[in-house]
Amino acid sequence: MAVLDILTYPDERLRQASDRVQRFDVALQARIDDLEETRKAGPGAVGIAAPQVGWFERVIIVDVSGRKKTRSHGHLILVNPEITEWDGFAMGREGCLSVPGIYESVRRFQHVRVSSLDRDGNETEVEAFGLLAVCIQHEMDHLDGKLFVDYLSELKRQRIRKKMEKGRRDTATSRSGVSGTPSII
Ligand code: GNR
Ligand code: NI
Repeated sequence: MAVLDILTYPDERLRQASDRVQRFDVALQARIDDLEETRKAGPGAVGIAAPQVGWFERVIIVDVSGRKKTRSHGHLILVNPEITEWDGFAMGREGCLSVPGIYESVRRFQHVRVSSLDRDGNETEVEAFGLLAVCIQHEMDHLDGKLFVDYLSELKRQRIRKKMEKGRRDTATSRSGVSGTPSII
């Protein structure tokens, strides 16, 4: 098990579309375990998608059980997820491990039904509302090379990009090594 490095905006690799998982074997399960360990290491992260760690396959993990007022399914591993039904709108602030320190409101579907496979390749259906639904949509966007900042205005996105690039320069020039992972809310 390992905590993996997270790619951060504006890294172009985050724009890559991920491939469907074809093989359900121990190698897949080991990668899923690493992905989960990486999610847990990002304080408060409610989800993670494989491409965030440079693994370009359609795997996401969501777990909103630590949040109040959520209808929780606990810890969900979704492989090759597809949204089959959706309705309503929900507006809420989102953060992303790949865009640390930025929290902005994004419009999503309030309810989604998702058809996917579990880590053993068995078909699963998830009915999600509220934060869980939002989180699934956020993670599924990563699989298509999309980030929540794409829903913001060009001006806001430019500002965020500049801030991230500056943060990266500062980290690169700092020898103290007190980088730390910012908390996601
Ligand atoms: O930790 C996260 N918080 C969050 C909050 C609102 C909506 C979506 C999310 S997902 C994010 C972790 C992450 O970057 N997943 O890709
Ligand atoms: Ni994200």
